Amino acid sequence: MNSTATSFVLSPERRDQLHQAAHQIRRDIITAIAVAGDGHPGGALGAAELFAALYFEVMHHNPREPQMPGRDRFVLSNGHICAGLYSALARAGYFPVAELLTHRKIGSRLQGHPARTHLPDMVETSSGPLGQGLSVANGLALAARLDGVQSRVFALLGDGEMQEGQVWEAVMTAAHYKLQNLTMFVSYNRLQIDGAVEDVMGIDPLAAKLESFQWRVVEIDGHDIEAVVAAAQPAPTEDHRPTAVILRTVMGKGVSFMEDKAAWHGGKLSMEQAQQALSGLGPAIGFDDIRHMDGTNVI
Ligand SMILES: Cc1ncc(C[n+]2csc(CCOP(=O)(O)OP(=O)(O)O)c2C)c(N)n1
Repeated sequence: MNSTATSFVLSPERRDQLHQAAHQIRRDIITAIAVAGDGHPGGALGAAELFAALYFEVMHHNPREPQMPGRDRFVLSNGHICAGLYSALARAGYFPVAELLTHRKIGSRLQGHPARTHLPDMVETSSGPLGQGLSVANGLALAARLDGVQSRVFALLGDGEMQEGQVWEAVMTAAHYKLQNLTMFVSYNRLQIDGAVEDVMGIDPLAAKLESFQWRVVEIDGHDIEAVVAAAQPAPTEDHRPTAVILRTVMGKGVSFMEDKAAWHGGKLSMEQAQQALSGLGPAIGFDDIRHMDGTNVI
């Protein structure tokens, strides 16, 4: 049976702010990919609530001191959805928002997959080849424990990515070393580049598999911001297992013509389509209140 998420309640005001943050991340994804001419909007739109929850509520980090000792770490293993990560980083204050418009351009720091060589202060590891991120996250989590640091480590994987053999080696490793400070999110949108995950190579029953590998497993609606924040809270101290959070997400969430369509895993987005998407998403918002809400993370 799945573990339940630690109970956690956001104030209505804060819930609304985080919703707004996810909304703006979606706008940024659309704009950056349209200007780039190509990219991976589908998975990125589906992970907007996670990016908002991690960078504006959950993670202990500081854009003014990116290498802050004891900071929490995030590994985007499904690196192709980096347009969402770049938006969260820019909106949190790591770099100017205008730089988002350089996404995928030659010479830009914001390549089509995150490169640590370009963004050493913001990206814990380069990613793009699927399947590797959890192994890196394991190393970060183990290193934190060996160093006696409280740091927590979060990784995001796609559900299609769960087909990679290395993921399951890493799943075993995390359980073996009882990496309680590690949380793996899986964006379970049931789609991947070639269609339905179930048709390409089924991964179900995912929760039961992870539990049998000795993980604590939580399954939630990945677009319920409060549930995402709750699921990202530390596990009970007496539970030494790593945590997997299965996020039930919708590819292309928030853009009517993209929702639940594998064709929007990746591809070109015309300016007309971008306009249609942006008008459906509604007006842009500012981040000053959102950023300053909780002095323990982003300042
Ligand atoms: C090792 C490796 N094999 C293949 C690819 C090509 N590839 C990029 S994304 C993708 C599908 C990933 O599916 P999923 O994780 O469900 O992501 P989503 O479609 O939801 O964004 C594939 C096969 C890759 N990047 N790395």
